[in-house]
Amino acid sequence: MTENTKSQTIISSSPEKLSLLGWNESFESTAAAADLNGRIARVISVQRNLFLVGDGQEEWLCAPSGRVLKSNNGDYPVTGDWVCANETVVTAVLPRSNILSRAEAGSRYSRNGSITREQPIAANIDTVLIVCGLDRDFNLRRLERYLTLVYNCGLNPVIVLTKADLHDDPEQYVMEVESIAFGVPVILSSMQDERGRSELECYLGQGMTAAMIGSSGAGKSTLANMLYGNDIQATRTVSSSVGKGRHTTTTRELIRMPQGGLLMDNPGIREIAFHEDGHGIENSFADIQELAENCRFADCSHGHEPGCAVLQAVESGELAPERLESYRKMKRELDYLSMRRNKSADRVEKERWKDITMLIRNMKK
Ligand SMILES: Nc1nc2c(ncn2[C@@H]2O[C@H](COP(=O)(O)OP(=O)(O)OP(=O)(O)O)[C@@H](O)[C@H]2O)c(=O)[nH]1
Ligand SMILES: [Mg+2]
Ligand SMILES: [Zn+2]
Repeated sequence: MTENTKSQTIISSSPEKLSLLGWNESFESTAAAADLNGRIARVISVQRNLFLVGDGQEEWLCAPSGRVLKSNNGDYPVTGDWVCANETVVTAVLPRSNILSRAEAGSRYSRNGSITREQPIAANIDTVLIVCGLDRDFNLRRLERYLTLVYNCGLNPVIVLTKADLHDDPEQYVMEVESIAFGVPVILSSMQDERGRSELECYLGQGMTAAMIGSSGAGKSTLANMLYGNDIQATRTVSSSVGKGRHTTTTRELIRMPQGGLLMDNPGIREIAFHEDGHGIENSFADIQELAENCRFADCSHGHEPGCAVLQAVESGELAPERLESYRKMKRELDYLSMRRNKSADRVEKERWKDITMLIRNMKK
């Protein structure tokens, strides 16, 4: 393909209109470098094997092309992706600036040694809003997992505490969350008095994309409606709120907001499972990371070693034991994932047996 036709490909969708969906110069140069053929559009939502794509002017449904279908998992379009499409088919997925993904539910328990399957949630995201209700949903340990997940993907988290109206002094929860989420903005919101609206609007300016994650019932769709100024997303009704484990939202969808940006509503997450180690823990547990610099051993696990600065901080009351416990659990999970990635499952298994044999031998001594 000549330079000329390449640039024509891109012009066939109007860049000004595309910018309404978050298109910018950075995507433009990625697209120019790729060998593309078709019209550029963004995936607005995925419905089974069909993609609703839009270019700022119109929206249409496409099926993936054979090539896209055959390509490996990572190339399969997800909501938020920039793609090349004609009237009926998505022909290519543009390189992503980032992807928010986790392990497929249940897959981390798979015992056959296979790598956990990645479940992409969204692509090309500027901010991830971790939505947590100030009701039974509120859980610092869960928030730590969400933060690690988001940092693992190299993304920017913002914590939104919904249902602030349920408390006389919701600020105390903000302080609690701030004590485990250093430097992360924590925003209180309520559908009753539109608290948090202006703070949240900072993440929804022209061309910006924010994605919401959180448990089912946390109030994500309610928040979307509040920010939109109209009921565009269905929310859980009081009568169905007794039905446990029901997800009100079932599709991942990008909503074009009146503020000029895009907001992605998501179904609730049941299990926050990591699919690989992206060193997110270094950000989500920066306090422990810093303390660990003073541990006697460089590879200290902060469990039993002498001269452990982290354990000392727990003893002196500087660090909550639950937080250390949460860190150690996540660290083990992530270490396991990276080990599995680096070695074949077979080798891992062999070594495990070697360790066990050694252990038994030592015990007999
Ligand atoms: N009191 C109070 N209730 C709220 C608030 N926000 C949401 N709720 C209630 O919480 C319930 C769940 O809200 P949804 O917005 O449907 O929750 P969701 O996170 O979208 O849930 P899924 O779509 O299942 O993931 C509904 O009954 C809402 O009315 C709030 O600010 N205050
Ligand atoms: Mg919802
Ligand atoms: Zn230590």
